[in-house]
Amino acid sequence: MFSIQSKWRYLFMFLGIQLVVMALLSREGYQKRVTYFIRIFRKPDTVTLSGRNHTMPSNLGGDVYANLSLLPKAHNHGDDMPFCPKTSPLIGGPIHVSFPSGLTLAEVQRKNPLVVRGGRYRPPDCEARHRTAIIIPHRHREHHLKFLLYYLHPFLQRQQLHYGIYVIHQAGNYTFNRAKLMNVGFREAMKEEDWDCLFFHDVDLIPEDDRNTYICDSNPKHAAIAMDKFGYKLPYKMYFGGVSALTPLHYLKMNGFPNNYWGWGGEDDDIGVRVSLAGMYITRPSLKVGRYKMIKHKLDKGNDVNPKRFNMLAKTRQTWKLDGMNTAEYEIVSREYQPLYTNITVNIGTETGLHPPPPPTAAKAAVAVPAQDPKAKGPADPPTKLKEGQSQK
Ligand code: UD2
Ligand code: MN
Repeated sequence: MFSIQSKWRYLFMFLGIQLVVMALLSREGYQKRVTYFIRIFRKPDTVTLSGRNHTMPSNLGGDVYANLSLLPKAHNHGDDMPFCPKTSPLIGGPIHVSFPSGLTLAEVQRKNPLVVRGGRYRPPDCEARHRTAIIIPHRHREHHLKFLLYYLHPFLQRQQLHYGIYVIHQAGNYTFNRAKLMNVGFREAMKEEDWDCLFFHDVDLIPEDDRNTYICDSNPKHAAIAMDKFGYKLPYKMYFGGVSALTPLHYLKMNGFPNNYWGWGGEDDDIGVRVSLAGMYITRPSLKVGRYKMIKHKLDKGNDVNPKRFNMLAKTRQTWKLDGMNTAEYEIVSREYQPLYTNITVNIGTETGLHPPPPPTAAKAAVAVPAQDPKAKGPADPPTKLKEGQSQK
């Protein structure tokens, strides 16, 4: 008798637990709950890779070079080339990203035989529908640049783009200025080719899904919506850092980027505010597709946090037309057509202007060649007398 009673008790308890589970399933959505229960029993996603830091994405991706072996080995350019299909057949979705030690630029070059001088590429077997320039602000991050080139070249080839990669290298040791380097990149890239889209790209962000197409939208696009460093979520609605894409028209409509954010922070928010002040809005890919891994790093020497950034941000409404592409003053130091990218080294001056009086002991600065392209428009030729920071006052 006793044992039958306890059997019933266990049966009721079991049914009770079932009921609770069913209630949970129907309340939060069946799929979400099932994933939750499965996750309890699964091993964590973290996998130690041969090379370096970082966790693997939960959706293990493929080799970024995999589909490219299908491409013809040489260009087939003639008048009769058909347009590339609207959606590239080479796109494969999630990409496996790791950072193996021992990678060299020579190896990246070997793996990208169709990339020509200056880091340019056109699909060998069809006429690209889009022309995209990648603008990378840079100083002392050669190690990151190598990995970015390793992933970006095949990524863009899989998208059948006509593209070029520009590395905008800040000369000297004065405080870094990411946004001003972007203004330089915009003007210098547009002098070379009629790009229809510009991707402004941190050197340390590696895209993890090639469905995140590097083409422009009808409004400025923020491509790096889901980064590992923010748990693959957008940190806040107006966030515009990392990787963004604008057409030349978008760029000029918002007067480019600010020139006066020296040091870390603030400039990305200023750019986001400019988008809306210029009557546009931010578009984004889905969280699933706009995924990026950031190569881990510390704050660089020469890029201290900008203590003025909050004050400056509060004034963007008053300053955006006075400071930007229309006041970007700089001097090109050199332009080198490397096998995998075009390197533009530029003197962007300091907070006190392009040619501040040299300190008494300073050595003579490197010979600077001013930008003198007849196609160049805007205040750089002839240079305006407006100094950096004046527009803030
Ligand atoms: C965040 C944003 C970045 C920018 C920055 C604030 C992400 C992923 N990115 O980056 O877009 O808004 O905050 O300024 O959240 N760089 C050099 N050499 C230097 C310093 C910077 O090459 O000495 C370049 C490089 O391309 C780098 C970028 O500037 O990726 C941004 O600097 P960061 O990586 O130090 O800043 P981070 O990761 O906090
Ligand atoms: Mn970074």
